[in-house]
Amino acid sequence: MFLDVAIDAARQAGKLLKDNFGTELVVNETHAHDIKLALDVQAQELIEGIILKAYPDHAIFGEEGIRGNQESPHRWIIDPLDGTVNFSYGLPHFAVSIGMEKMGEMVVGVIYDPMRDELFTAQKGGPAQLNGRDIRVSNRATVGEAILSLGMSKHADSIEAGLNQIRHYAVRARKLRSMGSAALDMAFIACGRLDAYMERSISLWDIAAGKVILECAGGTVELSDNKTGKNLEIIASNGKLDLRFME
Ligand code: LIP
Repeated sequence: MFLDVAIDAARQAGKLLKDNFGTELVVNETHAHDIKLALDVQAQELIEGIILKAYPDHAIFGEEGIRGNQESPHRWIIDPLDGTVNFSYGLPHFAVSIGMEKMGEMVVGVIYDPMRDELFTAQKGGPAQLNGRDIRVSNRATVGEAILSLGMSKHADSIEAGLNQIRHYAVRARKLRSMGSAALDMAFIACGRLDAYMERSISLWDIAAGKVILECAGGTVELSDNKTGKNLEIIASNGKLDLRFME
């Protein structure tokens, strides 16, 4: 089953990340607002190996590159390490994110946080689960009682645009957070720990698995679509809040 393969891959990659957490890391690239580790690539290769062994004719679209048959109706969308900057600074808040799309529709999602050993899973039409137990979004229906996570993108112009959200919602929401892993933001909304997440300029691999998990938990995801899977705008929430981007 697709979900079982995704879980196996997420757990194995999660173990690799946890085993390397706090050790000397090989940095492949650094940018003003981003870091790329050799471990990102190693974790994606591990995941690709597991998926392509089970489904050799499927496509892979990952943060660390594309593989497989790109004509396939089945596409696996992978972030082997969502929260790379957290990971490399020793902040134990990051996750493996694996989604699967069938004929353009996201149908399977797995997010694994190896530090807390929390596995979030969903398959379209079924319940969202955390470690095998059903989860639901919160019931908070006003911004005034909500915790909103605002993602800080990687590019100066989208960070600048994001400041408008901070200015607007900081005085309206109960609290703002910016925790550095879009995948865990989505998973945390799905289980009611957070109420919403917004970001300008996010990549599909950061939020693909989270979309399925959150929708199966009763939440909603508004996602722009530019066909490239990059520089997307997202508003993800428990489905009960009136949220928008401020210009
Ligand atoms: C990062 C995130 C973070 C978001 C950044 C970035 P990476 O992913 O998940 O929350 O704000 O835009 O995409 O690069 O660590 O996988």
